[in-house]
Amino acid sequence: MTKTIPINTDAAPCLICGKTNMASAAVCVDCGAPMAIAHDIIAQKREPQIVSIIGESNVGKTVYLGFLLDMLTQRAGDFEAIPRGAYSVDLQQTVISHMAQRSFPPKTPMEMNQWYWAYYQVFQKYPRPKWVDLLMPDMAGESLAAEVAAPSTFRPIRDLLTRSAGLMLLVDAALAANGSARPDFFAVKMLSYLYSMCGVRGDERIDTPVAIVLCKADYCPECFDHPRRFVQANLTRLWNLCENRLTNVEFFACSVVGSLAYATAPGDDYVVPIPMHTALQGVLEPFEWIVETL
Ligand SMILES: Nc1nc2c(ncn2[C@@H]2O[C@H](COP(=O)(O)OP(=O)(O)OP(=O)(O)O)[C@@H](O)[C@H]2O)c(=O)[nH]1
Ligand SMILES: [Mg+2]
Ligand SMILES: [Zn+2]
Repeated sequence: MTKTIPINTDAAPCLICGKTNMASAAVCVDCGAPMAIAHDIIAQKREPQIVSIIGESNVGKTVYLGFLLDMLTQRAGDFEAIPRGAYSVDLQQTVISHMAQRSFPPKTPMEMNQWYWAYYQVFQKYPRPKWVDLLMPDMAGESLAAEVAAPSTFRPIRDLLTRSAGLMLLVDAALAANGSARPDFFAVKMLSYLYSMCGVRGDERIDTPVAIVLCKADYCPECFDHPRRFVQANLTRLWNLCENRLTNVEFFACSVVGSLAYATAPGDDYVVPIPMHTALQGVLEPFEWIVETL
């Protein structure tokens, strides 16, 4: 996974697709990833590990990652995190400022050059002190779905996922608890895609650590007690695939809101959820597990 990047002041290779870009380029000409990351990596002289947060659109990836990064920079648990580059702070700022105004952040656009990228140096005190450099992009669920449906249409996503040192697969627990098979099917498609992209053969398994995170667990608090049992009962297809194809998998539940209200504007025929207050539960645990396994 670790690879040294040649130091060259005239040009820099894109971390995601490898394309050599002009030193002045703001985003990669090929994939749209911010070149500031490549320059920071060159300055750092070591390549970060990628942790990808994946899941369907509207599952809660942006909200989750925003709060996680905010907790890390506020020294939650045994962690301390230092953002590399101001662009790394944008995601947590967007999420926190929206939630302070009692609204959820907007949907992530499909275009890669509009995603938030978080590049952090993370220090974990226990069980043994260690520093890890992590790159965590906030991908759009729709881009992921498009790539899974037609592999290699979004090459950068394929590059990101196959190069990831750890994955967090977010699943909508509220939908699953209501009897919808949709989250189960999406998660199975996502893992099957990864399985074929990682080039594993026959009955080999994927070694990359995968944290299955049950999101919106405030709707079904029983997930917090037994996330594993919840998956086994409500997401059976996913459970079976995890058992057969992953060597390193763990199950978690998470929620970011304490109470919700519902509102609509005059003339609108839709209702939007309003987060009345933030109450973080289970946000740090999946991350802690991933960092321990890296
Ligand atoms: N009840 C509850 N709702 C949540 C929670 N987290 C997210 N949501 C809801 O889920 C919606 C989508 O959250 P996002 O983080 O934008 O979802 P996303 O996965 O980034 O979606 P894309 O950007 O389209 O891929 C929010 O607007 C909220 O309505 C949670 O912890 N509890
Ligand atoms: Mg999003
Ligand atoms: Zn690129």
